[in-house]
Amino acid sequence: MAYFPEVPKIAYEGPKSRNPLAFKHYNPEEVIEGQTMKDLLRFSVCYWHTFRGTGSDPFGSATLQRPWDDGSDSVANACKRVEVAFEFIEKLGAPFYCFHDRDVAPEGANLAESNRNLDAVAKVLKEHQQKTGIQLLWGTANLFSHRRYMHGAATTCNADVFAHAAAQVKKALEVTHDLGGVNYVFWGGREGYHNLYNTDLKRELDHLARFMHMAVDHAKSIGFTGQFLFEPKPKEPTKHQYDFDAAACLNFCRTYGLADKVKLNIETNHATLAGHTMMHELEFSRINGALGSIDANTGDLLLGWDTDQFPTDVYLTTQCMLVILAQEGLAPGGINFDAKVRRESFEPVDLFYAHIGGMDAFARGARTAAAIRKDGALSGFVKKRYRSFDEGIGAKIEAGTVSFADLEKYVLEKGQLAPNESGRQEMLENLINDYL
Ligand code: XLS
Ligand code: NI
Ligand code: NI
Repeated sequence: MAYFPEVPKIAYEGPKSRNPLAFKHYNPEEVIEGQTMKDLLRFSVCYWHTFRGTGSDPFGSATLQRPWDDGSDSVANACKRVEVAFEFIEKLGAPFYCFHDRDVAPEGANLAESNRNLDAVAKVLKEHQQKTGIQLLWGTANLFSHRRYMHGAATTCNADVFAHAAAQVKKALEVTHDLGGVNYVFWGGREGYHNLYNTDLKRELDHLARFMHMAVDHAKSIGFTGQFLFEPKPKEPTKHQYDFDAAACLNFCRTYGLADKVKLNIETNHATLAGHTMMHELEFSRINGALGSIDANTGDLLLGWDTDQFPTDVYLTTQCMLVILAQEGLAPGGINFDAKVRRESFEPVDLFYAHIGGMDAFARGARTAAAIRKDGALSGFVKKRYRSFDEGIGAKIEAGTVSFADLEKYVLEKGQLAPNESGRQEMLENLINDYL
């Protein structure tokens, strides 16, 4: 059964092609810094936006009516959706996908029924993975949609709800493991607060840490060796999310002894909602040895919420790839399109245009970043900029062998300081344009 009869397998046709259903830049076998684009970029399709997105927004109902969907929340409908998903991912040529437990299978009347539903759909997912070779980049649990999670999941004030969330993650981990998932993601859906008048901040943070430790322990007990990822997001749905940004997440992990167990999954639109650039969040994670994976998307400059649009800006992807190449890729993480088509783009073929654009933008970013790195155009400038710390007094400061008193003596003896040099910001911005 073909659900996208008008779409062939998407091929690389090169930059001169004007075929909207072809890659102009993503050439899976092309080698960049010793890795094929396929292995370097590790593209992943997300199940929630791509196969469960409805196009509804706070002002209007669903617009994305899919011909294959019977509108029910049945297991049969969920299993049919798996066929659609794998036809899509296979035609696109993405090697990975990601899901939340409740994207792939319907929530039941109780935990036992929900688990049975998930098992039934996971069986079909596994068959399709085996048939197509498509792999699971990561699994996660939806701990935010159901009304029981109104006060949060791991940070709820209701211990029974905490227990339910734990049971749900236990199951999601087991299914992720069974499907050969290479990562598991925590995104704290409703882990945050709207008002400190009703919130025990200390207890909620302690509980979140306890929850994550229990997840790590359970993973160990079932032999899951995948990487755990914590996804920062500053606001939405709560006013303050505990996983605000990379710095807050790392501080939390260090405080609670999780730093060696968990890395970060950095999302562009979340970075910008936190008032950072994506490049900042990536670089901050990288220098702390915590850059695990990315959720590729983009926000809208004029809208203040998480619009999760597909990334098409090649400055953005070049900046991402400069950081990703600096650590030789993301494996076992990858580039997951946590992005949704606009509610006006309601035809199934729009899903292809969206993903092709995102993959091409990252491929261009990869090529551009590799060229900049090859010439040492930026790294050479940065190295030279800090050269006063390579020898003399600077080297002593870095080595920790001088005190304030020594530095005072140094300045008094020297009298005249070395002059400052230009930071050349505009020249370097022009330099990026030279490579695009
Ligand atoms: C929502 C998050 C979510 C996570 C997975 O804003 O980005 O989609 O990636 O729970
Ligand atoms: Ni995300
Ligand atoms: Ni988002």
